[in-house]
Amino acid sequence: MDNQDLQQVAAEALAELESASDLPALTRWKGQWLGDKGKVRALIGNIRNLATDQRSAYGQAVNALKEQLEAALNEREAGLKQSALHHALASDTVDITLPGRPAEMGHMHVISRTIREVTSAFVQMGFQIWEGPEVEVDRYNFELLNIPAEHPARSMQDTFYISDQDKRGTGSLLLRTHTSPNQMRVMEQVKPPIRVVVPGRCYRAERTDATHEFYFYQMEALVVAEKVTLADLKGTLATFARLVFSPDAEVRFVCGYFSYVEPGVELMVRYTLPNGKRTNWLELLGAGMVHPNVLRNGGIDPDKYSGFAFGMGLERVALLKYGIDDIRHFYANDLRFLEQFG
Ligand code: FA5
Repeated sequence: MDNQDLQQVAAEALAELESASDLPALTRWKGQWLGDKGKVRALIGNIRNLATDQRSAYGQAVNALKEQLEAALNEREAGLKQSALHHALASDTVDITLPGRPAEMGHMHVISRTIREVTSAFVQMGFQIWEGPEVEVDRYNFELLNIPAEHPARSMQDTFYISDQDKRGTGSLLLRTHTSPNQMRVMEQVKPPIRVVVPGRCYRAERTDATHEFYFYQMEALVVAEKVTLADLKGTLATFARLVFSPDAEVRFVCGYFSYVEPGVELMVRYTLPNGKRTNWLELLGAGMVHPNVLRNGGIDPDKYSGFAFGMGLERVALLKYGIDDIRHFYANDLRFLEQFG
């Protein structure tokens, strides 16, 4: 094999190297040409078959070939690595000018919002906010409010009972059917003048419809002082309607029966929605002048003090305020509904 043959071998090897298009192909090429059992090694082995005087020149030529191929391999390898890097960089590019994906923001539930609006209207009128337990004893929910056992007024509120007796033997435990037990809880703790509102959840074992849920929020109000009259009750509620609905809100009182007030009334409200539509009259609350027996049960002298109380349905406020047609939307957890009140 002479120099010309070696040049041909080099040309063949370089052509194959050129067509190796990735790093695994280069590794294969290296094994084939420069490996222990590769073609260059075989050429070196040929020295043994040559005449002594030819060996040196041949050896140098094969060595030169080997070095040429090694250099070509290194160059090709560097080139392939570089282009692999370029490719990776190009495909991983982040376009920092693209707008980001906004994180979903939650917001307050429409009823929580309504509770805040209503209570803050009463805070503006000088009321304090109180809280009371959702699990009540019969005594507070009914008896002290002039509703003894077997009284027909009990059937006005279907009750979820929890047990026949609480641990202290003070009667059955139940889920409060209204916020009115707080009238007694407040009177037991503070003396007149009293001006409080108590928002909270109530429960009734009743069939649901467009204006009734089996759990709902009420807000109780209790005002006790000297010379409080029905006119104060009317004035307070008219102010509330103007603050929470609109200055053109109309209120109407109709007779109502609640054994813990005398006289008893119910408040109906209607007003014009922001879209110009006038709502229907909706019953919002029961109210009245606190019954002397109830004042007495709370340790207050009915000859000296008088008071009014009311229990307002807070889902009803939201129904009216936003012109919603069915109370059951509030707790159905349908985002299409809830997201309208962000
Ligand atoms: C009462 O619960 C009385 N405790 C209110 C009261 C308080 C009267 C103080 C006098 C003095 P009534 O059952 O009518 O009354 O409920 C009062 C308001 O709660 C209703 O006007 C209505 O707005 C709301 N409400 C009652 N039941 C439901 C219900 N199932 N779903 C939604 N709202 C209700």
